[in-house]
Amino acid sequence: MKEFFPEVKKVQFEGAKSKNPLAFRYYNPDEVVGDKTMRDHLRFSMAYWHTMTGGGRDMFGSESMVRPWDELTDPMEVARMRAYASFEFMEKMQIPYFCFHDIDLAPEGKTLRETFKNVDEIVAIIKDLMAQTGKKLLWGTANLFGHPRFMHGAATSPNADVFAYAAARVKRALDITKELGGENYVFWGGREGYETLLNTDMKLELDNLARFFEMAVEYAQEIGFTGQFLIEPKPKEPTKHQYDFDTASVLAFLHTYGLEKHFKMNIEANHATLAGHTFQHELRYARINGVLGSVDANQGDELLGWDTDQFPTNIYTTTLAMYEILLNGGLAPGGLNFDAKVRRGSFEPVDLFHAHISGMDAFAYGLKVAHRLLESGEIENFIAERYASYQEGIGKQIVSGEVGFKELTEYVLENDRPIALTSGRQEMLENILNRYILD
Ligand code: XUL
Ligand code: CO
Repeated sequence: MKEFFPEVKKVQFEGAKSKNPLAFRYYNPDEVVGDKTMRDHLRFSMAYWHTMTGGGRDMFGSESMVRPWDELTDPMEVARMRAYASFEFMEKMQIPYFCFHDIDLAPEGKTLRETFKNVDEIVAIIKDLMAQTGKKLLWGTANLFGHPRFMHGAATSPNADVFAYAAARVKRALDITKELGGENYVFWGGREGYETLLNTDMKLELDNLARFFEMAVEYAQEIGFTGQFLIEPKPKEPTKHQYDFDTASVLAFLHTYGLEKHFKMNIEANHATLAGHTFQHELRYARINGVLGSVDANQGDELLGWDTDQFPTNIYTTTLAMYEILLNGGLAPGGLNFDAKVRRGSFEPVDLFHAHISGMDAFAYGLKVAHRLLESGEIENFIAERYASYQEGIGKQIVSGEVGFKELTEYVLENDRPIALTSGRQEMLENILNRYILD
């Protein structure tokens, strides 16, 4: 078979002393950390849209990427080449999973029937390649935001024909995800939100979004798709206000409509920061509510206020992310999907390798640090001690529900003395974290 990336051989683990930029220094797939291999902890995934179809277009300029299919003019021929190239890429990168939107795989046709036909042809190629290589589908999804028909939303469009069209696309994307053994199915509400309330019936839009999710759950049951449904929160971009703002908003929505049993979250780092949260906050919020399903691994830029989708290189952040993921007992059937793109100026194919290596090493390093930190118990013991007053006496009675305002008032009146508070020791804890990261 034609080789698409001849400049790179299979990327191998060479250890921390290696200066080879095309080697892993920390990601050693077979190395056991705690109870699992790194491969099983991290469950890395390639995002088809950024790595295979992303061309580097931005608001100010056209596509800049140099890719092996540049000479081709037939869009279906390009789609076929991308399918083969993606498996070569995953093989060389030792990435076990991938994710895609339906129309990442093949161009949209003039009609829905033609779109289905185009996508089906590439799905058949991908199915063969999966069987040959053992690569697996982490999740599938449908792109319900790119085409102009979705300018006012998909399930939340004011136009019922758009709702119907979106349903048809998700139905087919679910069929495909099931056919390829996908372990999850993601809903990112691309344009499910609004630009101005002056033209928006928010109540009807939210009711319709819930109806859409109900239909998806029903259809999945009908075809026997047992993968996990995931919602990916994002506060804004492309719309000014997205309904799936953050984990807390999505949870409230799911509870309002009685859908909470069927969905978990796909937490994306850059979406968390756009919402004014840290990545760790969103992971923690999802984890303690039992809905941490999967992760879109990337990072934003501190100086830019939009979704820059950069490869995650910040070890401080990956450490705290892996800390939450370990406390969650892992991510399976979710994983770490690199929803990240190389910068427009990193236009050569080899940059795709450098980018994934940097992300995989950053998470592998974070995993090792987080594991050691949890093993030591230094942070968890500090936290347990900080809340020790709830383990006995009046605190225990508060937690068990034995007392109310009257009993608590009596308690205070009887024990009226200055309350002994303890320091939160934030700086000490930050220094402990640095010790684990650096040692
Ligand atoms: C957009 C985004 C999407 C979803 C899948 O910000 O993150 O790529 O992950 O639709
Ligand atoms: Co994403």
